Amino acid sequence: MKTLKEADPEIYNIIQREKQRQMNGLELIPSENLVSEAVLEAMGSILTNKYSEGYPGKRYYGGNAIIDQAETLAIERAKQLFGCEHVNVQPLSGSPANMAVFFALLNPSDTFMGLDLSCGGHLTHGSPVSFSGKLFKCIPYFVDKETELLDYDAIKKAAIKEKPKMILSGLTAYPRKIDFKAFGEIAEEVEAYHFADIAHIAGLVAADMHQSPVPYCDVVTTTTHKTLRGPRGAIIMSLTEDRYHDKYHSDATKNLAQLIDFNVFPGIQGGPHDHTNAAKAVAFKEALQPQFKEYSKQIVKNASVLADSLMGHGFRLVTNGTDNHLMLVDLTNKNISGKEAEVVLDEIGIIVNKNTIPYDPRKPFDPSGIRLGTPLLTTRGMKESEMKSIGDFIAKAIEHRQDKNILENIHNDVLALCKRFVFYK
Ligand code: DSN
Repeated sequence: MKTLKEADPEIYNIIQREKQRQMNGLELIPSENLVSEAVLEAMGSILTNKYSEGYPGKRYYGGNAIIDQAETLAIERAKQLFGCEHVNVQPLSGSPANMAVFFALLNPSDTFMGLDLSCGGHLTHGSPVSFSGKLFKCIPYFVDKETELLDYDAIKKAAIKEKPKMILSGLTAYPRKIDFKAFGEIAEEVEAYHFADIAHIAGLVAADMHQSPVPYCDVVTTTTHKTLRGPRGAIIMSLTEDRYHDKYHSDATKNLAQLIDFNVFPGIQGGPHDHTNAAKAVAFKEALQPQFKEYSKQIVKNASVLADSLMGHGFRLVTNGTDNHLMLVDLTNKNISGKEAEVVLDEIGIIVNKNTIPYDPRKPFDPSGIRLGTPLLTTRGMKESEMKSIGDFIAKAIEHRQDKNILENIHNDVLALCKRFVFYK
C-alpha cells in the first residue's frame, strides 16, 4: 500500500492498526472471516470505476463488454457451487438481497412467517424495526422453550392456520442444523413460497456440510462474506419459473427469475459494484476447490471442540452444543451478562458478541448470552487443540474477571497463540 501510505497516511495508519488488531486477537464472531489476497486484489481493482446498471448483455451504459464477462463468471460459478437454476450476484449485502426477495414475492401487508430475532432469526426475518416487519405482516415462529430447537410440527400448525404467502427459513444465531426439506414440505402444503436465508451457513452448504436448501426452495439468499469467505455482499438464487405464479402473480408477465432481477435492479439498487462482484467470482472459485471442503469440515469440528471445552468449564450452551459453526453461551449461571462478558473478553483480545438467548429475560443491548463461532480462526489454521485452549482462556477470564494480573497473563497467552497463526503478513 505504498501509494496510499504517501497519499493518505491517516487512513493508511488506520488500516495498519486494524490489521494488527485482527492478527493480535481471536475473532470469534461467527459472521466474520478473513478473505484471501486474491479476493482483496479484485475488490481493490479498477473495476470500481465502471457503471453497469442492468445485467450482462442488457446494460443501460456503454463499455460493459468486459464487465459482462466478470459478472457472468460470478453467476456461472455460483450456479456450479450451489446447483441452482438462476443467480443474481448484484445485491450489495444481505439485507438488500432479502428486501429484493420480499418485494419480488409479496405485496405490502402480505403475511409471511420468519424465525423470531430473539430465537436466532435476523432483523430482516420480520423484526418490527426492519422493513420486513414494517411493510409486511410477520407471524413469527419460535424455538421450543424446553429443547430450544425448531419445532417443525408447531411451525406447520401455525402455517396451516395463518396461510402465509411466504415462509422464511434461516438463522443468525441458531446452533443446530436446519431441516430445509421439512420447511419446503410445510410451504408446499400451504402453497407458500419457501425462501431460505443461508447467510451464516452458505460455506457449509457449498461444502456439503449442511443440507442444501436449494432443492426445497423457491428463493435462497446468502451473504458472501461469512462462511463463504468472499467479499462483503450477497447473492440471490432462485428457480426460473414461478411455482405459484397463477395464484399470486396472475397479472405479472415475469417469471420468478425475472421478478428477482427486476426487484434488485431497478427495484432497490442502481449500479452494481463490479469490483465486489468480480471478488465474489474469485471467492466462488476458491470455494469450488477441494480444500474448501476440508476448511468447512474443520470449522464444524472446531466449533464442536470449543463447545465441549466451554461446557466442560460449566457453561450452559443453548441446545447443549452445536452442529454448525456457531454456539450461544447462556451466562446466567456465571452471574455475568453478555455485555459485561463481551467487554472482559475484549480486554484480553478475545472478540465475541453479546447475544440474546431464546426467551431471554434481559434486554437485547444487555442480554444473557454471547455468540461465538469458528470460521475466522479456522481460516487462520487453528484446529482442535487451539479451540480447547481458547475455551480455557474464556473460562479463566470470566472466572477471574476482577483480577488484573490473571487477565494480563491470559492476554499474553492469547497474543502468543495469535503469533503462531498470522494470516496477513
Ligand atoms: N450481522 C450478521 C451477523 O452477525 O449474524 C447477520 O447479518
